[in-house]
Amino acid sequence: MAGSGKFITFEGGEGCGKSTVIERVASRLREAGRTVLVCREPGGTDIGEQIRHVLQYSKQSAAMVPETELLLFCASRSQLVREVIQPSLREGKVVICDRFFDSTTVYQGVGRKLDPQTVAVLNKFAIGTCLPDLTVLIDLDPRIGLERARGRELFDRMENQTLDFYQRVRQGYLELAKRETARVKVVNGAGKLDDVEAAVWKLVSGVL
Ligand code: T5A
Repeated sequence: MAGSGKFITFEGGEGCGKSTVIERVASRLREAGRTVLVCREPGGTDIGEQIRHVLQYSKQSAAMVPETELLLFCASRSQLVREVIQPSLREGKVVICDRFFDSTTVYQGVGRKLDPQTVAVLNKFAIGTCLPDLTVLIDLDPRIGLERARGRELFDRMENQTLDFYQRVRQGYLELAKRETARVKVVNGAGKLDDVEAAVWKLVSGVL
């Protein structure tokens, strides 16, 4: 636990429905009288949004090597933790983050096959003691998720990998959930949006 508020993160492959469900859950929490802060990774601060642009949309990003990618995701996160997440938790807010350090564990450690121990050390350096109270993993076949994500106008570099990459990412997440059963809870993302929301709401209510 990272402060007097609650810290909830959402994880999953592209197009699994995180942003849509977060929006719904955040509204329900606000209706219930909670002060909620929603942020996303990479990004969520002025510095982080610039890093996001370099990572995902800049022309130069096509030449980016995996090691640089890892460091940039961690750099964005260090800023977000100290500038936004920890102060908000100290104020007692519910902080919901669309992706957090598990994305690095899985996308860079499993997807890109970088050394998992190095990834873990950098993750720890970036977040310090700021661990989520709950992580919701929305699990979905990447073929469905990519179809959903690619329906959008804005198409980013990370959405342009091979299917094998996204299958490794899905497997990496499921293995992570098995290792961290107390924190990481899996929700089936293939169901109707209302059903996904109901399952997530049950988990979120449980930690509040
Ligand atoms: N990354 C990130 C790393 O490699 N390492 C890291 O450390 C971090 C932090 C981020 C990229 O960076 C990578 C991971 C990513 O590749 P992003 O643009 O933030 O990129 O992309 P995502 O986080 O993947 O977000 P997406 O928008 O692609 O996916 P979401 O948020 O999971 O999906 P959402 O809610 O936008 O839904 C997609 C579409 O599906 C519909 C929605 O209406 C929407 O149109 N939908 C459903 N349709 C039917 N049934 C349902 N149950 C549905 N749920 C949603």
